[in-house]
Amino acid sequence: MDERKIVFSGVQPSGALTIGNYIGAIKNWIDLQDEYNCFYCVVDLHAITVPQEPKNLRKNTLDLLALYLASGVDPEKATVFIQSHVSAHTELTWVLNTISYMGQLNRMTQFKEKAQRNEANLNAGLFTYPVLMASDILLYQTDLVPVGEDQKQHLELARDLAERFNNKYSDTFKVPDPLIKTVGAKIMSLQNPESKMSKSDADDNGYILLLDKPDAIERKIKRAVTDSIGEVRYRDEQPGIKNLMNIYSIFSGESVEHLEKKYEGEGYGKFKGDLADVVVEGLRPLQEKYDYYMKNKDYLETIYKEGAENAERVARKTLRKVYKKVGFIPRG
Ligand code: ATP
Ligand code: LTN
Repeated sequence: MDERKIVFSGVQPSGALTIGNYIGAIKNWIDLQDEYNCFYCVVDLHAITVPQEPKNLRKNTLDLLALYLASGVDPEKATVFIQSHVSAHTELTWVLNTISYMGQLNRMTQFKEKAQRNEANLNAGLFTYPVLMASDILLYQTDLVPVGEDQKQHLELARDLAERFNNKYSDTFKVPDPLIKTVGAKIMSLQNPESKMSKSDADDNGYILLLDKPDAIERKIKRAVTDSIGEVRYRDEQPGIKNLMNIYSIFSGESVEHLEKKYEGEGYGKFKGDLADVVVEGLRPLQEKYDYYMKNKDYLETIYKEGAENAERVARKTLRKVYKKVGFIPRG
């Protein structure tokens, strides 16, 4: 019997990943693999809640899988799989939909934001998106969910649904806890440090992609919005510099206090130049590994097949319990 606690997380294959996705989510997954039983999923069902070109979705899905591995997710230790390969996710979503309150779903910040951006295509999937996410998590009897700050509200909903179901029927789901790092939980846009760095930002100077070339990284960091104070200090009055210091600290392992000392009396030019080097060097091994995996598609296929088999076994067990409790007759 595997006694380890369970971790579940996922990212949508909805486009190239930013360093925000990496720092806020994937990077934290790596440390958990040794101690926990981890499930890392490419959530393609979530991605179609906004329009996707089928060709791109296929490419982005494999890309993301390769990026998981390139970031250090180890398929020997963690279960890596594609959400649509395990049909229990959609099946549980249906059941949980029937105990989800419209009012609560209507209050989800991500829904409100995305509804505004996709007014012409306001589909029901966007509305029940968090219920699918709850199903992802609850199917695996998850203890911990490592995500960025923006997912906290969705996690709250997953907890509510687990408790509601458990109270209505009987104890069935583990109630999961979010795992949100204090530093780097929210990397901000380089062009607007008041808003989250997002891969769907119309201005590509706002984000750094994991696969950006060194010259693009240098250019984007040089253009990053700062302030007229001219001191490298970690404080709220300097949101641009604070964000850059967070990025620097995470990639270099140096504390922000140390960075303040290191750049005392220096202008932003030197700081930004060094930061660009740190990010370029930090991403280099990841980019090399990514190239390697993309040249070995057969290997990727083996990984996601084995992953789905393992995930399916665990997920089915929970779904069987749920179906029984709600009163569905087992097929036998
Ligand atoms: P979009 O910007 O297109 O809405 P996204 O960049 O938020 O999407 P997701 O796939 O929704 O990407 O998020 C994947 C993971 O990355 C989540 O755990 C999320 O919390 C985290 N994340 C996304 N952006 C950031 C950020 N700027 N800082 C820290 N974590 C982030
Ligand atoms: N909604 C999440 C992605 C996601 C997820 C999950 C994260 C889907 N299912 C389960 C953790 C656990 C997002 O990051 N936008």
